[in-house]
Amino acid sequence: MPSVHPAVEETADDIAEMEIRGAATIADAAARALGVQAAETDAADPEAFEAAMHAAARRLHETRPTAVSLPNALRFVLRRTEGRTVDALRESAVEAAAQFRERLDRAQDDLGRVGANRLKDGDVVMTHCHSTDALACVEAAVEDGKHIEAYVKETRPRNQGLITAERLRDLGVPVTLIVDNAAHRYLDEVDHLLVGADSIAADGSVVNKIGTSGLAVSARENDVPIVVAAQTIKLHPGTMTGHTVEIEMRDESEVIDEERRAEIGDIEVLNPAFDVTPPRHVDAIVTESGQFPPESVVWLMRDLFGEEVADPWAE
Ligand code: RI2
Repeated sequence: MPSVHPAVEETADDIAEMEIRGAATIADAAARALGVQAAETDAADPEAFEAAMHAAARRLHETRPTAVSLPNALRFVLRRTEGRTVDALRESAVEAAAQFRERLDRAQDDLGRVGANRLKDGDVVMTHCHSTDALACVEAAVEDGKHIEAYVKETRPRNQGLITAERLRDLGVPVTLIVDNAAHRYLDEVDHLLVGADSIAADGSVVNKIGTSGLAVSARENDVPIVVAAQTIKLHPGTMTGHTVEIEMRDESEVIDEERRAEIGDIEVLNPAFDVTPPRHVDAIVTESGQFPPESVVWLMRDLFGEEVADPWAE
């Protein structure tokens, strides 16, 4: 068995446990881990190097199934890992990992500026979960001197909305925290529903934190535009050839603790982490390359990925 670097094991565990979470952050961590795997390789020959890189990529890939930014990051690094010697392979992989991470940073800044153009001075946004891409839009708007306020949904089961509340407060944005069930009640005070994405399918469907799709229906009902902030690494190339996006089911202990569960007795608990919002409920997908109506992202996908959806780590 090829040896997987301890840094890869640690990163994979952290992703699975959601110590590292959020589609962009997961991609960044995965690229970093592959870079470490390459930099500190003990491979004796190019074949051993490649086998270890593929094993590392498989280990990272198997952690969580839904955010396509993870396999997109792995593909980016592995496709650029070239050379006839271990030294050359190592150098190209380290360089590719660094390049991916720089691009990711830049893409989020660029996306933020596009998203900020949609926000006017005095606007109120509603957020769901914690998305660094969505936050980048608010941050850029605030940098432009706009006053933005936010309704922040706590986002059960893991209450990741609290991270959003904290980040927005750091930006000086007045925050009103609400429980998920209160969203409909306050949507008539909101100018934009602003969410992120874990994967975007070729038909423009948006896979994001569970609760997004119901929230989008409510927002439609209230004529609130639904804006999805998502870098192009969230585009899921496999969906161009008919693959579907797997929805992660997480442990029931995130929903109810074991003691309470035992008290209640024989019930089933389901904990899907994500849901699918159809394109008809999405007004715009904001990326680093501009904003797109959901139905047109397939053209962007073809430009970026071609027909190529192979998983090099599975070869
Ligand atoms: P950024 C998160 O998933 C949320 O669903 C969030 O909207 C999405 O990733 C995108 O996050 P999880 O990892 O890439 O918290 O915009 O389950 O940061």
